[in-house]
Amino acid sequence: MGYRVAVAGATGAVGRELLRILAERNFPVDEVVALASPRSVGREISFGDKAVLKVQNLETFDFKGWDLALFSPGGEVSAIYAPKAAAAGCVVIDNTSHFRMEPGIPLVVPEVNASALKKARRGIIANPNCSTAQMLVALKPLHDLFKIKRIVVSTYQAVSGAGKDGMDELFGQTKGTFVNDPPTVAQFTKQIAFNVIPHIDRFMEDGATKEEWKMAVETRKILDPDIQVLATCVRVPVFIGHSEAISIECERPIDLKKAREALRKAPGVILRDVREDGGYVTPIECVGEDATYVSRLRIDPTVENGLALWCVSDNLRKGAALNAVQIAESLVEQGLLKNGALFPVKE
Ligand code: A2P
Ligand code: 11C
Repeated sequence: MGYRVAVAGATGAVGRELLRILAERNFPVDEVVALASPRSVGREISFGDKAVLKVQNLETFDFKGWDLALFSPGGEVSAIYAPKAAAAGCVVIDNTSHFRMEPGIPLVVPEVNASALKKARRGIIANPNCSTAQMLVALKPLHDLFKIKRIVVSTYQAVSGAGKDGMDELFGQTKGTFVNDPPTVAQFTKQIAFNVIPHIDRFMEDGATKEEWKMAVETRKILDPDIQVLATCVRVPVFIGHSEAISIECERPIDLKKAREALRKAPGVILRDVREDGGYVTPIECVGEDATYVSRLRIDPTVENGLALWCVSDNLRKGAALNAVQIAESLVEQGLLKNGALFPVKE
């Protein structure tokens, strides 16, 4: 038996990937609907090679009778329509940052905390930020072994994190450079082609950006409330694939051999770490792949029980669409998608 599944934000960078991954992984669907803004109504988009869907209007769509909705239309839009879908009895997996830190809404990376799904009380489950998701897939086996106390991470984030308009801006500026067109700067605060920008999302009062804050608070909600995180999040001129240089400080002494063994066995991780030219993974190699790749594993001699590593993943897949579909699969496995299991008990 299959499910009736809606994809909201279906014309966007993550939405298209959601449809591709649902089809690729043969998620049990009876019916799929693609939803976007009124601008896109009637546009045709493919559901893998299984079907062509005509886009419908999210704003007027009736979620009654639909089992599952995968949302990626931006935070402000999710804020309005995800609760409407949930109120109609449709379980929502939301890719935006809007609900992540709210009580009663689990924030889930299935390889790390799938058991939190059953704690959903409002019919909504949140998908973490892409840079948090891949970091925690890589760090979970190391946390189990050595108990991480502190994480210092610098990210190198692809423009697709800013959606299809961000990808168009990098493309346009790069092309423009060769024909002497002045760069148009709209999606990012400075030119992104041939540049790096140490600023993602808005500034917070303490001087951190919201992207950096998200990496800290989401790590504590998903992995361990006692871990301290210092993140510096940087946009780089890469279309797809976020990279991260991560240093961890642990409670227990590091055993590099055990760390390697654990990473080799860990779900969702591929360890590619050869200490020679090219013996590591770069973002261009992870595009279209499901794994989170770990390379450059080495002892950090500057702190007690320190370890450093390099981590790369496709931000549209593990960072967003794949993680959301894995959450849906986990809901099915745990028998949580039917019979109102994730909604408040009605008196
Ligand atoms: P549309 O293409 O009709 O604008 P991205 O993250 O790549 O920028 O994509 C954003 C997605 O969210 C697109 O599918 C976009 O649809 C959708 N979207 C944006 N605003 C709205 C809205 N007000 N209602 C429904 N969908 C929206
Ligand atoms: C970026 N990480 O690369 C962001 C995109 O909180 O879901 C995802 C933002 C979020 O721009």
